[in-house]
Amino acid sequence: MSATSERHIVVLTGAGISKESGLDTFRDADGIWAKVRLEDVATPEAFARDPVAVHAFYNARRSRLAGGGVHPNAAHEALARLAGEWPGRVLVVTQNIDDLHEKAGSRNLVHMHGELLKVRCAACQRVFPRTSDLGVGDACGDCAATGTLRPHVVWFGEMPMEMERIYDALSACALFMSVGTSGNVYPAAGFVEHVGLSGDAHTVELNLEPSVGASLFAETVYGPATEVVPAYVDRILEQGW
Ligand code: BV8
Repeated sequence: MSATSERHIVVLTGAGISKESGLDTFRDADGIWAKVRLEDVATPEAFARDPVAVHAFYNARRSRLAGGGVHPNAAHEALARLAGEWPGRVLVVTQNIDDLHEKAGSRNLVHMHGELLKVRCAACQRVFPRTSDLGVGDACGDCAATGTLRPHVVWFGEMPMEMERIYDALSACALFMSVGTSGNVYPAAGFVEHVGLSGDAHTVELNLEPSVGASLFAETVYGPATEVVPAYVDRILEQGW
């Protein structure tokens, strides 16, 4: 179908899009959950039980991301180019908490699972940028409470961010692209079915290998994100889908 200004695109991304930038995924053999249990570091209960361990887990990832050695790759850049050249709206909904989509130039972007380079005060809810380590004794820069600062990320059992905006975009899109996600985590893993309910949107999975929800997509393209995403963006800019 041709490119027209009222045909909008939603792109869901997961850890696989940042793998070739040097960041670990979660469920690959060498992934994060192979080294630490999510129940010990990525739930509110874990934080209440052992905040020192949870801070250490996020401090290590934050210092790696903020250290200057991690850069967006051709897949992040292709999605920014798509948004710049496509006549309709392009919304990137990322499950990732890194800042590589922003660094690649994406502006219409939702971090549904939060952002590693921000912290939030559980007392006053203020959100602050943060690149340095966070500790249990740190004081909130706004309300001065201590021990209330946490990573501004969505843990298991917590409501993802901007869900109404996401579902509105899914209902209105003509193309849904899923990039670099295993399809294990909800509600993100259910987005493809939500799109299917709204009529004739096209759905495509671009991943290294079939995800749990692969059969739910009208089209699938497998390979490294830095190869398959730029090629797919070129194709839809030239000839649509
Ligand atoms: C919620 C932030 C409700 C922190 C993360 C049904 C419905 C609703 C909820 C549930 C449900 N069933 C279960 C639940 C609960 C739970 C859930 O889904 N559990 C799973 C484990 C079964 N969901 C939740 O708790 C969510 N909250 O539902 O709230 C609610 C309602 C009312 C009121 C209150 C609450 C919250 C989930 C968010 C948790 N936070 N992260 C952090 O990052 O530390 S999740 C974590 O997993 C990351 O965000 C990650 O992005 C996400 C998904 O993982 P992927 O990105 O897919 O990564 P993965 O490693 O799995 O896969 C990588 C893929 O890339 C692979 O397929 C691989 O092949 C591919 N790949 C690798 N290399 C490349 C590549 N692809 C291309 N190129 C390459 N080079």
